Amino acid sequence: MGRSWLFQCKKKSYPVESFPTTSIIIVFHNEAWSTLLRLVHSIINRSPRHLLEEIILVDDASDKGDHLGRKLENYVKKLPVPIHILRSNERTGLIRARLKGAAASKGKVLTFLDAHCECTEGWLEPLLNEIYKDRTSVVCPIIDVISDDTFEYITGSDMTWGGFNWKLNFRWYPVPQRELDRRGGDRSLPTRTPTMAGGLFAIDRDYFYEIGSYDEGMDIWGGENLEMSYRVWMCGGQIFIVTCSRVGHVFRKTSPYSWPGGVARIINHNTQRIVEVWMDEYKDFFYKINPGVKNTAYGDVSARKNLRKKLECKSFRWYLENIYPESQMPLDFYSLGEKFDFQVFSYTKKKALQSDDLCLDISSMNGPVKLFQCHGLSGNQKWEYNTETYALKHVNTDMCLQKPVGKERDMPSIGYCTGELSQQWILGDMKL
Ligand code: LR7
Ligand code: MN
Repeated sequence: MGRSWLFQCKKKSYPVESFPTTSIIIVFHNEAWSTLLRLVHSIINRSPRHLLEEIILVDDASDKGDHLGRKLENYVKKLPVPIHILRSNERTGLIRARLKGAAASKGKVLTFLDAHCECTEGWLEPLLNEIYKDRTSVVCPIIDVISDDTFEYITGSDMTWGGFNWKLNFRWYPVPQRELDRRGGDRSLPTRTPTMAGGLFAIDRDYFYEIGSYDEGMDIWGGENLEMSYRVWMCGGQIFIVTCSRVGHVFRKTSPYSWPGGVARIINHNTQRIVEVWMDEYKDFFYKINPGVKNTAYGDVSARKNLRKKLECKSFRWYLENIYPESQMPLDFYSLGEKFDFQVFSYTKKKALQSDDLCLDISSMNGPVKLFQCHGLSGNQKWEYNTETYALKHVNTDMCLQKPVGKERDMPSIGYCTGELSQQWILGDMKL
């Protein structure tokens, strides 16, 4: 059962003669020779030649070693596909580097890949097929894992999709039953995904520009994938993980390059540009959870706000309700405020006590209170709040939540409901 969808995929045939050509855009800063060339060769060996317009390498001001200079230029000249090397004089970050590559491209479709990937046999056709059927589809392959210790290739899962947490970090989560049902149980059909990882995707070139390409104001790394995900869905497009297409990516434990001005400054800058433009009233929720983010300047976002208006995009709430109802962003919540274990919790409309993607969960009368992935099914995660006694009663066990007695970092516990002070929870008043 595990990988049976791959057999389904093998049986498919595509009208490749009619497909649009693609330019492959690879941006890099100080990439290793072996990983970059592993990618370039896998593209050449495993893509139908007539679909490959060109490969565009954008060197984002690499400054370590000299293999990415003349040596690379001489090497790629001998390869049987046109390969162009563009260089930025200054470090621009991956977002602007991709824009530079896109501006120089000639293909009908843009395919972006991180510089340390390996394309598998048959990776390209299923991606182009979706764009051929609908030019507003933005498509990602399944991202297989290449070990950064051994460079071993490990097949990824078709049962995860892209989401995000309260800090707006991209995260993988299980594909919910509702989406499996929509595909009639056929795992070889593309999965609609709320967000994409960002490094590996294809998009119609004209559509890329129509829908606002990228936010040029974003620096170095981070956030552009969520920005694009919200934008595409809210402004009329769609994002798929095409499960018949697989590309491996080297997942690195630490970032191999410098972060001018510091990681936090860059991430906070980019994140605020998303929050301010796309998240409507949810921006208050975000800043409440992540107050520190506000201390960074984020520049001018008026052009992006105008874009959103011009494209007549839907609201963030629409996105949460229709595209990502499984999201951890509470659609409606009564309150947010009690802090224990240094975490902020919200009491949601589903009567869960939730912090990010974790919920307070109890599986027996004797506790203990644990944090589990929220499942949205009530059960062990359902708490009834009494506005008169201020008690939070765990519905399945009839026990009440009590504040930690000892150290501040302790988790709360449960006990018989007594109404005493330790069981009184004054919830904050933030509502949406
Ligand atoms: O300043 C920079 N200039 C660059 O050209 C910084 C980076 N880069 C290049 C870099 O050399 C690489 O080729 O940009 C590419 C992506 O950078 P990575 O590999 O350091 O990023 P990542 O794989 O850690 O991060 C993921 O999130 C990023 C957020 O900005 C980008 O969207 C990456 O493309 C994205 N990678 C993937 O989606 C692969 C799957 C990982 C997951 C989950
Ligand atoms: Mn990467």
